[in-house]
Amino acid sequence: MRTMSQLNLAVEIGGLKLRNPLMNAAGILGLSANLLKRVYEGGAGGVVTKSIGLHPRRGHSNPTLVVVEGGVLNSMGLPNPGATYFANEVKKLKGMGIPVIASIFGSSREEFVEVARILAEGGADALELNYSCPTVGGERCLLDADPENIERVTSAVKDAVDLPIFVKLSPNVGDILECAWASERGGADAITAVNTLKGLAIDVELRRPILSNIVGGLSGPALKPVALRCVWEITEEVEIPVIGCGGISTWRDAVEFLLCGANAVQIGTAIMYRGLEVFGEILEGVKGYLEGNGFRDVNEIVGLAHKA
Ligand code: RRO
Repeated sequence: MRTMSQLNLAVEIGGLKLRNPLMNAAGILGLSANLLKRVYEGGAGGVVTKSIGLHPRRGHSNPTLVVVEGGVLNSMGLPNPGATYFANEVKKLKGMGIPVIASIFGSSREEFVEVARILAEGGADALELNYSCPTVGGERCLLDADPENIERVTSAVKDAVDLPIFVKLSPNVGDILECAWASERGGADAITAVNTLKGLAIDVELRRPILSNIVGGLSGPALKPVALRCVWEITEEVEIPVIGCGGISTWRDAVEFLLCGANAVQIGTAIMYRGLEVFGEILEGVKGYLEGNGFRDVNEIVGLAHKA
């Protein structure tokens, strides 16, 4: 009988080595080294920070979160302490030997590059470029869903820092493949698919939208089929690795994403419902699935659904 120790769970995503394919999704517990340390101790292979910009930003006023059927709508509005402050949090995590993926955003190509440089100097192991925040428009997140910008900025960041670059894409587009190809042309090392889906909730007593920002991003189980479809479309056509994200709360969900073509997965909203134990539970479940089906390596199941 095969023992656990013969099972390989380690993955390599665009040059970044992780002890297993689980990460937290950007924005969940990602604002302090101490919380991200707990994510790693909970069993994640690497940790992803909240999206960090050049300057500190308060985000939208409350309410910024509402539970809806099948998930959660958020309109946090990119709250973050700014790159210089956050570089210190990254340093702390590096001091603990934890692989850190810094999620970053910028209001221009130059700003993206500057934030990338600051967090690279702080010791980030990889950068995830957030072009896809659904809750802030215009000047702060100008690159939302525009393939030309995605290519231009990805290539500028890639030239500026010597780190694996992941591009996080939005499902709020007509053709996500155009954005995936643009990421690849820009030199991205991996794609994270997907960010949240634009949604809205109404308060019938107050007769107005619940979120102060009116529109929010939907995450949680309701997002999963959309995210799986995006991962499928991308992995049919694009060569670089894909990190699946959207509605993963059980080991079965994680395995679905791996079979669909994702090389790793990010877990977000499920942490809110199930706590940090969710990483250990999902990892045990994935191990059980691999062993029960005669696989020796988690990488063996990536994309199997395309070949069926
Ligand atoms: O901060 C947010 O409102 C936010 C971001 Br940056 C994002 O990428 N996705 C999201 O659902 N919310």
